[in-house]
Amino acid sequence: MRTQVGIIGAGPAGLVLARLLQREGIDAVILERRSRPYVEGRVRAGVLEHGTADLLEDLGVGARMRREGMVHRGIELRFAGAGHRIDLEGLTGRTITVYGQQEVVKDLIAARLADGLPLHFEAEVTGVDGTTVTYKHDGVEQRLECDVVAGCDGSHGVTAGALPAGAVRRHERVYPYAWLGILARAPAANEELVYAYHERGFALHSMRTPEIVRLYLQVPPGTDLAEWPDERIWDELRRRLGLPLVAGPVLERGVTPMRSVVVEPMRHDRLFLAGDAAHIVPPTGAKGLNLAVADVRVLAEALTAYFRDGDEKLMDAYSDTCLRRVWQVQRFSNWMTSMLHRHPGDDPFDHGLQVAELAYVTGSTAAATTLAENYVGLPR
Ligand code: FAS
Ligand code: PHB
Repeated sequence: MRTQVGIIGAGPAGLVLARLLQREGIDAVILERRSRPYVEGRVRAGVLEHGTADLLEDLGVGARMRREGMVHRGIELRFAGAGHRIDLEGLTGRTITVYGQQEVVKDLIAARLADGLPLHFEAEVTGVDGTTVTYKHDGVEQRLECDVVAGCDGSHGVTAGALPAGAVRRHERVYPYAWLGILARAPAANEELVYAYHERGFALHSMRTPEIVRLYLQVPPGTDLAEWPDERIWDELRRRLGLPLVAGPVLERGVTPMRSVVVEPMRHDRLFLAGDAAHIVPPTGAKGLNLAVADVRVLAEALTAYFRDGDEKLMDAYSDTCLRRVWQVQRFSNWMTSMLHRHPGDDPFDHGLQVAELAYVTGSTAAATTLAENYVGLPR
């Protein structure tokens, strides 16, 4: 097979990139290791920045999101037994949309297949050599010849490893805690998201619909889910969130490690990394999916200039352009994470600083605006 752009991975990065390129008449082939049900069933992010939601609508894949997604105009920070609302819309004029990542992925996959465009599931890429992609499909090794390769294969992909070792710098920060997350059929206990700082640890109240809640607890890294029966999870969530949560059937549960990763540069020759393949952020800032989308918007503009006019200036600037936003998002995500989590071995002074930070952020319009403008998404 041959194509202009070989896209590895059918997550938000790969699927949005393909949709952006399709709009410019640029051919692409998406190779996805997993099956369609697997990809569409993965429970991950839940918050779309203002710009992400607008882009999905602009790409013609936002109708269900606008129907079923929930526009939120604020979030709440809880600490010292009280809730403090951050008025996102009042402070920035922008909002967020709560709509599960798996729903975004379903909408993008449906649109691509409806347009009859190449998206191959259970096609595992085993190697990238220049612009030749080798993959296995139906047990047969196959090759895709490309003009350009987009590594959208996430944090466990192969493309980051295809960059020459001497040409890459990998920065990593591992946080001393993880998130135990559940998806449950239970009524939301608050209309908006609640981030709670508590002496027993962080907790987050989010949702997918008014009847489906998405809840998280800070736990030690490597926590065994067997130690957390449902009753213990619900009790701990009530204690930390201070909300009258009504328990319900748990539909999905998992423990997600907390880390930050940045791979620099995000490009080598005709291979471009985007999304989690190039960077990981702790989910406290609700940025992972949105940063992936931000990368591919830059990449699509660069590839359009290249294929349309042979102009490589935007391609040459791709990595630096993306990394400016990547580091801003790393800063915000690290700040939110450090402010809201109890750190092993912390002392009363650390605790005092965190409570002071939370009081300042919720008490000062200037400070609350810095949180709000990052949370709804910094301007491009
Ligand atoms: P993705 O990982 O979504 O997609 C990469 C795709 O490439 C996958 O479908 C994978 O199967 C495929 N692939 C990998 N190797 C391949 C190969 N060799 N050949 C072919 N295909 C290959 N972000 C938030 O904002 N909030 C959250 O609450 C949140 N929770 C998360 C929970 C978990 C368990 C994880 C892992 C991530 C979470 N994230 C969260 C981050 C997440 O949403 C990512 O930022 C987002 O999926 C990034 O999208 P992609 O870059 O497309 O990567
Ligand atoms: C979610 O709804 O999954 C979610 C919301 C906010 C976050 C992280 C995850 O910061």
